Amino acid sequence: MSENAITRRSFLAGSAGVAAAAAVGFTSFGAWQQAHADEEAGEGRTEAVHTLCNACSSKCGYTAYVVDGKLTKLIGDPQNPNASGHLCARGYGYSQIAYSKDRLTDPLKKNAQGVFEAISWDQAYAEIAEKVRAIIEEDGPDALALVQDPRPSGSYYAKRFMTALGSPNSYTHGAACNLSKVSGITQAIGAGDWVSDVENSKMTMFIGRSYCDGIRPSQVAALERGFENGAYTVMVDPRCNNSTVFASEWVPITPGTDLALVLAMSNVLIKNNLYDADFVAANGVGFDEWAAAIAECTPAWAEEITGIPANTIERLAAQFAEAAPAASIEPSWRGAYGCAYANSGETARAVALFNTLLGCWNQPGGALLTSSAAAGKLDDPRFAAPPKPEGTLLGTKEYPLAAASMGSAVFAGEMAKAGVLKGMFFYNSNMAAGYSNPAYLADALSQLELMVVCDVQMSETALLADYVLPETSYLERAELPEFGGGKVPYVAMRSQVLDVIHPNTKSCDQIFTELAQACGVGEYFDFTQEELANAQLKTVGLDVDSLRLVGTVQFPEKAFVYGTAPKWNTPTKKVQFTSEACAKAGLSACPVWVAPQTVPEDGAFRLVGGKEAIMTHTQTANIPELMNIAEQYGLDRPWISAADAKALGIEDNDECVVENEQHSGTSKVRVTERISPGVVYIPSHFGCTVPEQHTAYGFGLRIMDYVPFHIEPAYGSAMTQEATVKIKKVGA
Ligand SMILES: Nc1nc2c(c(=O)[nH]1)N[C@H]1C(S)=C(S)[C@@H](COP(=O)(O)OP(=O)(O)OC[C@H]3O[C@@H](n4cnc5c(=O)[nH]c(N)nc54)[C@H](O)[C@@H]3O)O[C@H]1N2
Ligand SMILES: Nc1nc2c(c(=O)[nH]1)N[C@H]1C(S)=C(S)[C@@H](COP(=O)(O)OP(=O)(O)OC[C@H]3O[C@@H](n4cnc5c(=O)[nH]c(N)nc54)[C@H](O)[C@@H]3O)O[C@H]1N2
Ligand code: SF4
Ligand SMILES: [Mo]
Repeated sequence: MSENAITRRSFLAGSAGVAAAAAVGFTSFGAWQQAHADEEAGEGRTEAVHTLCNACSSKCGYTAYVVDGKLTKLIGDPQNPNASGHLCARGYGYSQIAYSKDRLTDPLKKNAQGVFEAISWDQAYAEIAEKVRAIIEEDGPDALALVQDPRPSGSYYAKRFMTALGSPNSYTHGAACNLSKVSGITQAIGAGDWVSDVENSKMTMFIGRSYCDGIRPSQVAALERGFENGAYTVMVDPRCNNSTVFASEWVPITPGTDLALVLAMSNVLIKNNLYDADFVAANGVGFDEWAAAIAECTPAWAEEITGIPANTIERLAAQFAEAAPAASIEPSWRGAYGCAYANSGETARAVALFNTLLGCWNQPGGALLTSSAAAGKLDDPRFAAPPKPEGTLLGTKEYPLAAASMGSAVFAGEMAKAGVLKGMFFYNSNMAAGYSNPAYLADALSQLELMVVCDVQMSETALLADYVLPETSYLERAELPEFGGGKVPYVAMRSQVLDVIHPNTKSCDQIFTELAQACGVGEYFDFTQEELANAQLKTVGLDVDSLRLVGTVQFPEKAFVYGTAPKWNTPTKKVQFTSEACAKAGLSACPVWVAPQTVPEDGAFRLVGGKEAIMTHTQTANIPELMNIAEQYGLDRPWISAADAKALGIEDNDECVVENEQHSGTSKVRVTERISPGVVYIPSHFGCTVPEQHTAYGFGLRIMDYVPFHIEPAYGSAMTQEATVKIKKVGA
């Protein structure tokens, strides 16, 4: 339990103190700490603990208030750059995971009948270690792999465990999230992301990215401020998403064709000499080749492909030129080109090049290449990295453009099916329900000789495992500090809010340390989580106790400065209009039109997915408080356009069959003007098939059931929207 206990009186003072500390940076919190050292402990104590949300990868910082050991209130921390003083509904709802009646409480082993039985930790460790040793002896450490969702402690401990065993095969969920985006952008500019300065921009275009659905509170606030400041904000989306409340214009587009829009807008800028020629000449390589390659990509050509009128494309390009350099295309995350189509990586590349034409890099209102804070070098030999594995990450050869920090987890799935991978560990990952076709993945992962899943509740992936290891919920554990980036780099930390609720659950640092010991590589884990956290924080002049007091510390001295000349971390040290690596990987050296590979046959609709503001992936649907909202508003319903519905004799809320070669299911549908004809949208959080999740089980359709198993050439993503469906009224 936290020692950061404060009285009700000091809580009020403390909130102001936290805001003040944030405003002037971390140099001030010594004084804040001193003020609180004087507070006497008394009765009626409210404990206030700074921690990080775990309901999505934004990990917003908040203050948890605990009365008599019970969580009573959450308030977003103003000094945390992702929260900026607010949490989203998921942050509140997901805090109830600690008290979920469906929590895993003991280590489980699947017996010969395929039924899970509770076993001791010692037995679990011993048996897993024996199987790990047998796999390494027989096939080498390269036959082992890990899939994890990057979380502060999990990504450190789980990956270190894999490395210590000698395996290079650590994957993230990227193949079903933003692998193509990050990898494509990297080919162009040598960094995987940027921050669009929406609030100061004259114009920002969002391509399949919705701040008000795929929420991060600080981004919602920035969009609102930008819109109120008069920024021209454009939402390119086959769906009129909820960010459209802060949009100047909704531009509906045929799914999978964003590349054609970006190439045509680029073509307009180049042809009419509306681009920043000086910037391009000074920073770019291969521009003439790209200009020639897209010479035929006119607005009229793109109209045919995208369904966007040529004069709209022409106008948007001219508006961009007018607004530049206070303008950019937002980098996006997942929706349109994170992992969706055969052309996702190439779309990402083209978007980065378009921003280069605007000359908007690091300009006020433009696209900012911000940096991240990081821990410095740790001197203590106990923290030295295990020897680098001899092998290379599986998939590097097949998908050479996939960012090595993520890898292609779906290819790992294919390799499990092929018998190349023999043992897999999953941490905070529900791959079997969310990374590609679940039926394919269930079959593939069932081939493994050893499958170990660490989770807080039974998941589709855990159901397939040989061993399931129960973790404490995020509120019952402390984690390593998280170093983050943005306009002002920061470090934040998850502290333990609640006492451990189920005595036989453990935190991931303990689980992987003990697993490593059992597997004979314990020497790489000869430290406590707090010792490591302190060592990391010492390199930036902090320690665990002081960071705990404020939760997040910003580094204003490292803040982004407008006008800084960008450094292009590409092989040529330039913005690459042409990329040798892309050519080598079998793509065009410069991004040209690549069609999505799925063409709807007669009567079929393109399938798109997306986030509902109150749910995260597959992990929140079992929270009753959130599911109640979904049920009340019918948020699980697929969307179909009013025109298509009319043609099919479907009315709002009619029960319909949604089917394709992979799957068939029934659901009520939402008939709306807010989606383009020819497109069906399925919200991505539903259709849970785990009976042990008593709230989520059986509710709604699961979008991945309709997605065939296939992988984007060169980039390695799951092509999660290369799919079509047919829809008809039940009984029709
Ligand atoms: N069907 C579907 N598929 C998707 C998506 C979707 O929305 N729907 N979204 C896509 C995107 S953008 C992404 S980033 C990926 C995300 O993919 P994942 O990172 O795999 O996310 P989830 O599907 O939410 O699964 C997370 C799992 O971690 C468990 N978990 C939660 N908290 C803890 C904890 O504290 N400790 C441990 N050990 N486990 C915990 C949850 O119970 C759940 O089983 O999925 C992609 N695929
Ligand atoms: N509520 C909520 N917020 C989240 C998450 C969550 O699970 N739930 N997860 C977080 C994570 S890990 C991620 S990756 C982000 C994802 O954030 P986003 O990428 O914004 O999320 P999506 O909702 O998948 O996609 C955004 C929009 O893309 C549109 N779209 C689909 N196909 C196409 C297309 O072909 N072209 C165009 N132009 N648009 C298309 C969809 O209609 C949708 O409105 O959200 C983060 N925030
Ligand atoms: S955006 Fe919402 S769910 Fe994600 S970390 Fe922040 S509060 Fe939690
Ligand atoms: Mo994601």
